[in-house]
Amino acid sequence: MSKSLPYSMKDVHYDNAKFRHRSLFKVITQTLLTSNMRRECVSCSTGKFLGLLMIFGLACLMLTHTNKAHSVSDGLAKGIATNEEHKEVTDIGIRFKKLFRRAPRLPPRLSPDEKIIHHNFTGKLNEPNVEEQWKARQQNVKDAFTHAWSGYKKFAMGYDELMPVSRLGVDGLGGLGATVVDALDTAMIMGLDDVVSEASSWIESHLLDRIRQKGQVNLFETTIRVLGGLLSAYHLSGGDQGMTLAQKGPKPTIYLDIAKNLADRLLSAFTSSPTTIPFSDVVLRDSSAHSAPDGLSSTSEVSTLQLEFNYLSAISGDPKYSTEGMKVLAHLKTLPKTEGLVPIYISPHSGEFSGENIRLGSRGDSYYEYLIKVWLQLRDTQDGNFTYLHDMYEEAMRGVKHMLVQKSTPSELVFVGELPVGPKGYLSPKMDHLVCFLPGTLALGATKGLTKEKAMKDNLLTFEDLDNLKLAEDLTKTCFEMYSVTSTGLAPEIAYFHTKDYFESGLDGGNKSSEYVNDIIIKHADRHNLLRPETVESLFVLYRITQDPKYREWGWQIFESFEKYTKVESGGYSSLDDVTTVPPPKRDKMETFFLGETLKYLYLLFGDSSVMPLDKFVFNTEAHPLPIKSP
Ligand code: DMJ
Repeated sequence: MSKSLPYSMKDVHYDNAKFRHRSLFKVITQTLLTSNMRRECVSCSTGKFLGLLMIFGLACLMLTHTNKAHSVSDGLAKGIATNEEHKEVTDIGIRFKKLFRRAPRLPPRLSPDEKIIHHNFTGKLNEPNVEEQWKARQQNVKDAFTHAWSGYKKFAMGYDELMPVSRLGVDGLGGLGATVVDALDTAMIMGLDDVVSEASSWIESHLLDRIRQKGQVNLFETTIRVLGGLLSAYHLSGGDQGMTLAQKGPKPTIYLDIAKNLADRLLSAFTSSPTTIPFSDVVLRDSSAHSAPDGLSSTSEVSTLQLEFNYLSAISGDPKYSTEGMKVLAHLKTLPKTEGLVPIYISPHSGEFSGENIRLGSRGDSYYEYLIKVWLQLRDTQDGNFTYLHDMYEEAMRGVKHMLVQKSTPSELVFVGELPVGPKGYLSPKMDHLVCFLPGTLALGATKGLTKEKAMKDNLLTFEDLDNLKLAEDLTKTCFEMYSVTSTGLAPEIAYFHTKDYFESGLDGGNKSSEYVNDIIIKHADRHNLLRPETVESLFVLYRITQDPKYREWGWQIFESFEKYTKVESGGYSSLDDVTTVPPPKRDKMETFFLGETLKYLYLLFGDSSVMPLDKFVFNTEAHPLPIKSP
């Protein structure tokens, strides 16, 4: 394994290099050291040398006599300069230095109506015009959701997903109308009554029949999207004295009854397994279950069911769902791990992990997410001691920092690599977009959903929490740069990072003006974008916790790219085949999570922070909010 980088507060204090200028000393030494300059100096004739000397003299003279008015670029530079640079400039040396200073790189050019917020990342948010701007942007997200829904409704109502280019529906998730259920609570939160009414009446009239008739579904996907969506709709429509966000639609008990019927069938994955680890697939119509063809379940899949099953037990009064779900976590606690890190496969037949592949991307990701979220959900209940979940989470995050976190070359982006052949093998500098859930989870785990300001004031943050929060901020930046490094401003499914041990040329994202164009490598097979939510999810959580407006700005840039390149005129948004090409070829699929997660997180990011507060709601991995205080 290549040496991993121990992550601590010490080695992450670097400034935003985008706004850094080079010192005179660096300019001269770096220039002299470049081979071109050296070659030229060697071949320089005496005449050329005298000529250069004259130009030098003239420049000095001009500098000593120029008036003291600031130039435009001085003015721009001022906003980011050090105090020293604000002193009156009288010294020739300093003027000479100014002549050589590289112009600072400025944020992208903005339309006049955007300027007010773009040029001031540290500005106070309570200026009324700033909040107005964000409201307008939030409305744009709402419009995008309406456009996505209208395409789905026109061409694919009742199918799992829309193929927006072909204008057809497709059942990629077993045929439970997954988009309808995944989208419903987003429509409730956005106050889109018409969509709520269309979606909920489809659910009321068709979903139970589908559940009774359909065949094979994946336990995890059905739980997080369909069960999660129903439970959230139950709460948001007033179930158990929950919120009454939805003015339209059926009584909340309708959602609860359907949820119970579905979960009763899903339980067969647990009850037919010889161990506490559930099978991956369920046949809905006869409530049978079986393992995947290779006999294995994904670690993330078996450990990402508990928020939903616990909440269902709480509102139904029947403990069986929670009991089965929590047995999995209790069992995972007993298994051997590497510094809290776990392989991505587990066998329901033996109950043991299978293979040694460790990663926080696909098949590993939400194991780590649910450790902390389930603890947050249960920590105040009287039902038992769940500290073990917090301990497992903290150990795992220490393992991530010690074993997986590295910095790229040359611009030092912090990323999370993989151990494809286990802890004794090499570290692959590969990071799935899926890993971008991690910064949000780290920030949530640090402050438990409170703002950093409040948590600090109340003395609630340990050194480790602060360290995790810093890593969260660094990783959020990396995830954002995975977008801005491409020609389309949209991230690829997978990125590799240039390190001292790994580089491949000719595989950049296409945005040559990105500072990170040499740090991020995008292989041909990884250039697609599925409209995934993880980065905007982390932007939302980081914004809520740090209150730093840059996270909103980044979210807006990403949203604009989605609008520009993924929108399909006739309705819907499409995943893309290649984010490094303009225009990017469309893949013809609108994933359910674009409505369930991506647009919901963007909407919440631009909106009032009192909506769905993170210390009162826990979002399941598909962005369905569940109240933390269970009845
Ligand atoms: C979603 O279904 C969930 O967020 C899951 O945890 C990971 N994959 C997709 C979104 O990318």
